[in-house]
Formats: sequence, structure tokens, C-alpha cells
Amino acid sequence: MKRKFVGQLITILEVNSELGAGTRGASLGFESLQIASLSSERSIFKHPHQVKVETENNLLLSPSTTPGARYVQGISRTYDRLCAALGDVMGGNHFPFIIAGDHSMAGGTIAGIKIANPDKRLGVIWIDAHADLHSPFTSPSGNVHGMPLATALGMDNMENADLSLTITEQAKEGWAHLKNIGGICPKIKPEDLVFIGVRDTEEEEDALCEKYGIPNITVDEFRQMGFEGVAQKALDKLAACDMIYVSFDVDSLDTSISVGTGTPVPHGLYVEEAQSLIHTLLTDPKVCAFEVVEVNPLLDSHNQMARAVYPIIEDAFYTVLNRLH
Ligand SMILES: [Mn+2]
Repeated sequence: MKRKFVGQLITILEVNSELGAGTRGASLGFESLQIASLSSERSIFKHPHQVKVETENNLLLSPSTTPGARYVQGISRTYDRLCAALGDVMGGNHFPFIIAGDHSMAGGTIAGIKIANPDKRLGVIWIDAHADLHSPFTSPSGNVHGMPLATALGMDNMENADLSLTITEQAKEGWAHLKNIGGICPKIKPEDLVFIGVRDTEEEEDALCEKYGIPNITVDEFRQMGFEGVAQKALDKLAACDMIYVSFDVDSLDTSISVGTGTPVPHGLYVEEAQSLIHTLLTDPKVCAFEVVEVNPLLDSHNQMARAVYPIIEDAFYTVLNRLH
């Protein structure tokens, strides 16, 4: 069934998160995309509806005191703010178009969408080199940008816990907050999740994918099926969902494009492939939010990553805007 959101508009959310990553610089992704947009006459950053969600990156001035889930208290408070902002944006019948730093924020995005739409079944399309399914009990690094989907699924994955890890009580409390925010846990079901381009996982994550049958459309399969086939397969898998959130980690792209992201992995998508896929997904009326993350100009030279990614983002933005009008 086609639904038309009469009068609905877009709000760009700026979330310069940095606390969830292991390398520094993802908080500069928004500005690097803004600079990359200057050569475009229709820069999305001219859009009148923009909201900035405050982060707690100043905590990085001191070492993390919560091994297991590094800087989780600052991340928790940022989740709260992001959820409140998403409540306002979606309550005003606007489409949230989120440009965030590290990928930990996607857990807050999913939480915010679910809290704003508690009776709706939410599906997630996760375009990424990584599965981001770790918990503090399995993560070798304790970096929360590897955990956002586990917060949304409410999964500790204790069956695969690494008992040698040090996890403080504060880390466990913070983790519980991330999972239970809004009093809804889980926010999504494992059968309502689709991966595209995932190619660098740990066995603890593989065990969850196998247990719950979470599909991953690999880069090779993408090239066999074409972007339309991939989009259709992902949307078909989520046919029972009322709303769909698309999360785009730029490390899904091939390392030939740029090194300007924290955890690059070879054999990824090319820009045209990602752009065509995202364009097709965002024409679907069920898609209710889009997020791009992990552009890191400090790891780059000449802002290559943002310059490569900005056209994808601009196309995505106007695809949604055209759909809504
Ligand atoms: Mn990611």
C-alpha cells in the first residue's frame, strides 16, 4: 500500500559523536561533508530545518573509566538527547535525515524512532562492512560503535561471552541504559534486520547471525543481483514491518575510494553502487529515517571520503524530498 505523507518535510540532524570510536576524528564528518558540498549549487546544508544534538566529546580529554563499554555514560546522555530530538522531529511529521559521527549513535536513532512510534514494527537495513552486533561481554575493544545493533536488539550474547574481559559495574549500568531507554526493550526483532556489504565480523557476531538467520547481501551477491535486486530483496525481507530505517556506514565502501574512515575493509561497494541502492531504498514510502556515519577527515587527505560520499548524501536527501512532495 502506498502512503503519502502530505506536508511532510525533512529535518537534518547533526550528531557529531566521537565517543564510540577507537580512532579520533569522526566528529568532524558533518563539517567535512558540508565543505564537500560547497561545489554543489543545491547543497543540502542550505536546508532550513536543521537540528544539532549536543555530544559529550569533551570526555575524551580524560581516559575512559568504563572498560567494556568505553565512555558509555557520555554515550547514554547523547542517546537521551538524540531520542528527544527524534521525538520532536517525527512528532512534527518530519523525516529525520541524520548525519552522525561514529556509528554508536545508530542505537540511539533506532531507540528514538521506536519511542516516537511505539506501536509500529520497525525494520532496519544496515549497509556496513561490520555487523556492529557486539556487546560489552563480547567486544575485544569495548568501543560502542561496534555495539549499536545489540542495543536495539537488547542482546548481551552471553552464550558467546569472553569471560576474560574486564567490564566494570558502571559499564554494565550504562549498557543497560542503552538497551532499555524509553522503557522498550528490544526495539527491533532479529528477523527485522538486513545487512548489506558486511564482510568483517567476529565469531561472536557470526553466532548471532546464524542463530537468528540474519541475512547479509555480500558485495559479490550485490554485483550479481544489481542494486534493484538488492533493494527489492531487502524490502521484501522487511515486508511485515511498518517502518524502515536505513543506516549507511561509509566503511561499506571500497578502500579504493578513500581511507577517510576509522575501520576500512577491502572489497566494498563502489560509490555508484551505494548511491543507486540508497536512492532505490529511499523511494520506498516505508523508509522513515536515514543516517550516514563514520566520515573521518583526520584519517584522510584532501577530504576525499567526504567528497566521494557527499553526492550519495545529496541524492538521498532529494530522493526523500521528492517523495514527500
Ligand atoms: Mn558500522
